[in-house]
Amino acid sequence: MPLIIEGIKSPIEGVDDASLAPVLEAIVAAAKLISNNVQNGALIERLDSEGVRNVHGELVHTLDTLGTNTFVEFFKDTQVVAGLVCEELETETFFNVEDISESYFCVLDPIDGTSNADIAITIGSIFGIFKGTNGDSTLDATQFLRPAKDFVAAGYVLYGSSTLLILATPMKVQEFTLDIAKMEFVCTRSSLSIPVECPYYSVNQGYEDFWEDNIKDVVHSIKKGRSLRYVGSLVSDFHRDLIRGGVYLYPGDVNNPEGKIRLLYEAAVMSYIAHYAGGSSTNGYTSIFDLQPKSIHQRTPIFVGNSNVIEQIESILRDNT
Ligand code: AHM
Ligand code: MG
Repeated sequence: MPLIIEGIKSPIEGVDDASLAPVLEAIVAAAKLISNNVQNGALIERLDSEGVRNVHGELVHTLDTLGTNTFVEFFKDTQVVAGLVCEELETETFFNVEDISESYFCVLDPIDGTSNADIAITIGSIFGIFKGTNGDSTLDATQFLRPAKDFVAAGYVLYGSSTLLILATPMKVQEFTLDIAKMEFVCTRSSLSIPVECPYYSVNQGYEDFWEDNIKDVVHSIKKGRSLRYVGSLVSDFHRDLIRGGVYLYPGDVNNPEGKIRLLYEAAVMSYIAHYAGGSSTNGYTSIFDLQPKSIHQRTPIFVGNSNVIEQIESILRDNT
């Protein structure tokens, strides 16, 4: 039975469990509020005067704080979200629910790409949803330390020239566009699959001097016949690859062997969407869809998008070891 979600005009397919509805409704409500804030751009986005830094040592922007607080408040109100891991919060946050094993655990990057926020370039919110493990009522990190394949749904909201919600379930990947007049999401692409053609690759080529030789080989090989596109907001770069065909790469380098992208609330979500859109992902050697996280803020090298190119990347890295 398709789920009817308040704030989304069209039904959601691929989720059997109606108890997921309040979680999706919380995400939709938060997305609408954040979308308004993002539209206000520099009127709202000023760096905190004291230059507050998050758990990763990065500067916290006004929008990061607003985004985090918005999601926390909406999740708290659902009565079914028992826990949250958020890029901006050092430890797990837990909420009161009646039955932990019947509840949900969310992972979240509330505002991804905030360094682009004060120059009016597309940013996003990234989320993944786990169902509580049946019979396990512990409230600790183990509820979140699960591979992407365990998500019951995952997606992102893209705040660009329009606001889009991409929602992946094991049945399909759907795109919804926010109708600003009605403040309601409307289905605009009912079943997304990554095109077979792969015209684009996205990587920060500025780091080339710091890449190991095997990564230089990968990029040298896959760039042939393709255009480089790099916004520097994962949601934007991934979204282009999802719709137009492409691969997104954020490898490790000599200074940061694990790269920059966080496994749980960035890489795992993109790998889940790619998987159900007919694409794939790897950390170079293992599919990120199956990768078991060891800690909540863990980073991982990521290559995600067109399956043939991901296979090509894995094969180059295998041959180099
Ligand atoms: P953030 O979560 O702190 O915003 O960082 C993640 C962002 C991604 O959106 C983007 O792909 C990447 O950082 C860009 O990093 P770089 O500037 O090193 O290329
Ligand atoms: Mg991010």
